[in-house]
Amino acid sequence: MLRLRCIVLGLLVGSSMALGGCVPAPTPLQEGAEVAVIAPTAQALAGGSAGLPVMQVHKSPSCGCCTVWVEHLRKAGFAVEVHHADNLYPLKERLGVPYGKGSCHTAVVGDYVIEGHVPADDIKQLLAQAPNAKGLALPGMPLGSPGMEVPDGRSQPYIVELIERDGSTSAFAQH
Ligand SMILES: [Cu+2]
Repeated sequence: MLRLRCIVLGLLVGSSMALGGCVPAPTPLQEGAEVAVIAPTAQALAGGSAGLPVMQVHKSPSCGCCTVWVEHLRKAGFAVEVHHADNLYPLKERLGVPYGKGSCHTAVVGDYVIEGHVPADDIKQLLAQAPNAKGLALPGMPLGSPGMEVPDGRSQPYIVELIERDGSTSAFAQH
């Protein structure tokens, strides 16, 4: 049900500037109100991904596609802490997510912000390269990106963007 709602919203917003995400809500930020620590799977650890910094994921409690993205991170070996808040706008602003580059969830890993359904491999590449930048953003919710898969396998091409220190963006990875 929630997942379907996310998919429908994803279709509506496409790759445009959807800051609202799955379930936009106007209530104030309650950062860390609910925290669930999810350890990486044993299989992922065996795969050699141990030692990655913990991901702090901020999402609304009802966002289903965000939860699927968290599962994608876990499978890739990340330990994930989930923080629930209904309004992520203040957080996005504080972390420097540029206007028009928003999505349904916002994560922090190391010194970087990760906005939206960014593939785990891109995050690992960012951490390995350690550029002097704010982080990565995948605006909107492109179909077929991690957490936005649909049963018939449809996908749309998308570009993960590097957020520079000055707030400008450039292409980081093409999918
Ligand atoms: Cu989403």
